[in-house]
Amino acid sequence: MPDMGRFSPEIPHEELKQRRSACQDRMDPGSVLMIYTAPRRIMSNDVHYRFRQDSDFYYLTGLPVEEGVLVLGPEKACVYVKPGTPEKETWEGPQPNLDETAEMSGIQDVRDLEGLNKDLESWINGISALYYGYGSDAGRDAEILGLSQKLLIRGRAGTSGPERVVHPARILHELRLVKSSWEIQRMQETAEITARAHREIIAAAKPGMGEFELEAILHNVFRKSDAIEAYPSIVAGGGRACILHYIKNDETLQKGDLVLMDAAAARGYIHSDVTRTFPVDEKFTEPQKELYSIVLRSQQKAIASSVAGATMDSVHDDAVSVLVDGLIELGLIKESKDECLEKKSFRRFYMHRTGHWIGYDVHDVGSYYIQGKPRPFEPGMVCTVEPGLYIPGDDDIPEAYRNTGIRIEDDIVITEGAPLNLTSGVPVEIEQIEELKC
Ligand SMILES: [Mn+2]
Repeated sequence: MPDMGRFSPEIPHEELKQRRSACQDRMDPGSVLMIYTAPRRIMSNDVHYRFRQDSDFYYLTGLPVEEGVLVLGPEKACVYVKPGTPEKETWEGPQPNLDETAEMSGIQDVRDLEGLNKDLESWINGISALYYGYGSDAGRDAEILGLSQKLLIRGRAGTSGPERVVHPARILHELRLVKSSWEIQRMQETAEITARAHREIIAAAKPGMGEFELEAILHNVFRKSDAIEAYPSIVAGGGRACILHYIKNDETLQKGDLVLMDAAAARGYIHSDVTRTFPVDEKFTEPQKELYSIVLRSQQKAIASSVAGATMDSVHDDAVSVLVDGLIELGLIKESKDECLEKKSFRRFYMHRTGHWIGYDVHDVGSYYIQGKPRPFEPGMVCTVEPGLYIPGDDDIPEAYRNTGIRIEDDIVITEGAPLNLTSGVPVEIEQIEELKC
């Protein structure tokens, strides 16, 4: 008997059905949507990276399979997969067969991928629109567009190509932007794994440890919970915290350093994204406290502003306003607040945006602007709030503040009322952080 339990649904059928029908409701009559699985990527020579499913394919099918295509019409759903062969199963273990694929996805019409080429013509002949993610695979684009053109020029035989080719992002990514309560529950669970890792690391960090040793704790906590890192972790001691994408994590932590750790778990392709900045020693120094408090106030203000009707831009402006007040107070900015905002000279110390969508991708899909205007937040959207300050080592900066990087990042759900902080399990107040280190 095969072990059927290995192919139980990863996403509840109800959830998947709801997603597919929301997508179908938004499709043009007489149209077809095609979503492909992710390609396998080579790490080196004949060794592949771990497989990472395409987020859109996973969102609509819940299938982890490596080769497949979802075909959706306004009233039908069909998925093509490559059932395992004894040879493949010898190397890679059991692969879901067609019945098991139906069982996992809740899609009844499951076909062998071998038949796709033969069927493709009938799927796209004469349709109003083909929703197809062009631009990511040149070979596939040529095949799909070539076939569409062939159908068009064979008009005398009664065929015609799709009237329009539309990127599925137009409907699918808008759907993905608003999370269901099931997704928010999963995001909360992932956030808690992340919180556990951060707490353990803040408590463990000591002068003389390697950044990589802290990273090792992350992996340990994540893997114990069947999670993986959501993105390459940043564990940056001292001035390296000012390198925004520092991922080498190969230096030793010195007494007096702050550590900026931007690291989080993902499980079942559900992501979290958290940054904390904490001292290697038991306590923050006074200058570190001054800078940290500015970022913390900015983040608290930005979280409070993350309500329905606000926008990424308005939240960013609120965060910047608090940062600029603090920088002026410390004498790091010498012009007036208006002048600083006008000339954006705060960018010397804060050069990135304050947030992004998060979900099945860590930088999740969904548009930020609608017809050029910032998009108002709606309940169910989830975004990060992550202001920071990065003080360079330049001569005109008071020595105590030089080469200090601080960022604080949490994952926030927009609700009907107050913002919900999914990652509040990671300490953020100075006293809480210092307490963890005792
Ligand atoms: Mn982020």
